[in-house]
Amino acid sequence: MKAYEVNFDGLVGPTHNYAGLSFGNVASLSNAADFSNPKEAAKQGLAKMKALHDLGLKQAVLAPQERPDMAALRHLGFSGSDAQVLEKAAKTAPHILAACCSASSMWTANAATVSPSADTEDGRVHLTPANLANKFHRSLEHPTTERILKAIFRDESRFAVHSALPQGDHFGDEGAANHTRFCGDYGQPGVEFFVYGKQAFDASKPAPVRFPARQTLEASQAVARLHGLPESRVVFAQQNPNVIDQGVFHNDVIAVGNGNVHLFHEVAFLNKSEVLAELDHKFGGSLVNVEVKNSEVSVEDAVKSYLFNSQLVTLPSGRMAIIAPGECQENSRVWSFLQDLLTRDTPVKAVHIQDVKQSMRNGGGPACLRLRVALKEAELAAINPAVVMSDALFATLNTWVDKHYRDRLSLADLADPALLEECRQALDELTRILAMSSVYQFQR
Ligand code: SUG
Repeated sequence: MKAYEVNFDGLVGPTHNYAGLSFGNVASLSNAADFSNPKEAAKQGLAKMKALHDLGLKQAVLAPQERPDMAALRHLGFSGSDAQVLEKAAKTAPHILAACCSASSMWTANAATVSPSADTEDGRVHLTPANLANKFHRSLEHPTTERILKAIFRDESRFAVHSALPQGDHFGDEGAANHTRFCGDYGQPGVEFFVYGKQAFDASKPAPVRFPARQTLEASQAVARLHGLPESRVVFAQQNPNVIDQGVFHNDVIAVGNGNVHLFHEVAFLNKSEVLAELDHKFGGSLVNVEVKNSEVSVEDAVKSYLFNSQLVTLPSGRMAIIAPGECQENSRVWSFLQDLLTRDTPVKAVHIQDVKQSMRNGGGPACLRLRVALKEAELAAINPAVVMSDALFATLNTWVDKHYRDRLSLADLADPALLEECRQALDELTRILAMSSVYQFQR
């Protein structure tokens, strides 16, 4: 049976802003408090989805979350009418208000970890929402993520949507940003590669010292257990703690894989040769490794340009293309690396540039904005069809963005009760467009 990789991109929410919430993420900190443009951000995201759809790939959309998160603000003791809650939070704890307004669910590479049915014991597609425990603003996402995934992957005989792992540092889980699947055809069993930042239960093991390790080995192991993955097709590897300390807060900022191709920086992993040998052995010896040397692209250039946060996709022709952010073209070393890569003997034969600057300024490139779900034809037919990208849905969502989104937002605007109302109206209409009922608190 035919199988596809479906990219589920996060639709950027109407509160997209720059609040400097992610310690360890260089772009988030350096653009803190700048004005954002939610309308442009959402349109850049939609344009990327449309570009992939036009390349003949399967593309779908994940709804944004409800922000401001009024339930979280109330849980933290802000009381009164909605307007009073916003006003009190803005006055006494603006950083908490900003966290409760983040549109961070757009980075759906962090929404969940996904194991296709060919890999799992029970033959179902397994999805575990990430608890995103390391960052308060992101830890708010998983309950709604679970509801949104359940509104799409409804058929329990084909799909298992788990709850997120327990909160807390020990099981910090950042989802697919630290998970790569290598395979032949998407419907064939693959090798699942989990990359973690530290071992939580053993403090004597190597760990970063400057910035946090957001993913633990224990979390990755728990996800592999939940999904019923056989040991013979799973590899756990530790990210090099030094690169985390240089701003590589997820593995997808320093490595990307698709099919039989693994593109990674030479200093991405601790114990590199063992990791590569295990991957190659479990994959059956035919992995195409493209190891990028520091002399070609430094870690600093990788973090600035987000070269590795490109999407590596298989086109209908069977060749692969890299969907890179505009910043890669602006960096001469990265651009010459990409040009050179196209001449090498690998399946990668094209580079497409996609402008996602609004997201990039918060540390989210093309790959952060998508969750990959490999689906067999019958599984694809079983998902909620209203979320699958088409020319018509693209037009509808652009009109929806034009109608509801602002083109300029400051941190001060987050306390505006009119913004809350605009967001609720927008999301209420979106649930009808995407045929999802009552996934948001305000609809319950
Ligand atoms: O979790 N930035 C996100 C970026 C996530 C990128 N995802 C992947 N690499 N897969 C994060 O750090 C910044 C929000 C702010 O500062 O306003 C933020 O959450």
